[in-house]
Amino acid sequence: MSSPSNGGVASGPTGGGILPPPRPLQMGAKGAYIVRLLMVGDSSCGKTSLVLRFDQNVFSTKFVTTIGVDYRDKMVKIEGAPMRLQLWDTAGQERFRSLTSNFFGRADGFVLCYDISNRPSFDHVIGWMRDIRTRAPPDCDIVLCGNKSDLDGDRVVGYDEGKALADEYGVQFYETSALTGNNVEVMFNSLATTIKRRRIDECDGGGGGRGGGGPSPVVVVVVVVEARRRRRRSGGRSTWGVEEPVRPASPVRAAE
Ligand SMILES: Nc1nc2c(ncn2[C@@H]2O[C@H](COP(=O)(O)OP(=O)(O)O)[C@@H](O)[C@H]2O)c(=O)[nH]1
Ligand SMILES: [Mg+2]
Repeated sequence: MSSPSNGGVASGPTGGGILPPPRPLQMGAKGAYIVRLLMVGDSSCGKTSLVLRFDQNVFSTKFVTTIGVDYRDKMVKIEGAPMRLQLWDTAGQERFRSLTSNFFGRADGFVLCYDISNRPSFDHVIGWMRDIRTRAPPDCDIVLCGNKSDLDGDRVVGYDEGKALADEYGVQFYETSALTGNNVEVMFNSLATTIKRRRIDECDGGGGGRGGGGPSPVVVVVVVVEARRRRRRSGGRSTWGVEEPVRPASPVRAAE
């Protein structure tokens, strides 16, 4: 399993390069952060079933074609932060492709699914990833999900193959089963955690100090202490820039 802090689009699917800083997540009216997650992947690989398992802990063997885009809301608390996950369950068929990809631009995260017992669904991951790259915001995060892990006897895509592809793209990887529930909650929570860390924690001042603005409070303390010491030594006279010019430490070094 991959680390929950991989760079998502930032480090992989967009192909690297200099990216804009992540946008802070929107806060909804009820005091919860809004996270838009899109389920994408070929038809019948289990996207709707994964959403139903995660949201209601149920599973049905019926295959009900998703028309266009379905929507569900799920409240979760991730590391103390209330988050409203908006699960957009898209139709995988080619005829809905242009419709569903219109939703990509506003996504915060993607669950890109394939079926471990269906080779073409895995082969098509490349095309789905290309769509995400070209249409989704660069700070969104992605998890690659090999579903139907309960069908191990019919498996045609190995765990290592899925993991290797995810690593190549720099995204998280899970094998799940909507039927047994295996890894379903773990996968959604892991994606939400990655998004929370990048889009709430990093935007909450964590990145501000690194941006190279004014001196941090630590620098101010260092300078004041040094100035007082010098004034004492010189009998009250300021020695700044006279005998031994003292340069305040750079913000980055002083903060370390
Ligand atoms: N064995 C097994 N069948 C699954 C699993 N997930 C979905 N299915 C079945 O696969 C078919 C397609 O599922 P669905 O969720 O509608 O796929 P979607 O088109 O990607 O939304 C349905 O018959 C489901 O019951 C799973 O984890 N294991
Ligand atoms: Mg569906």
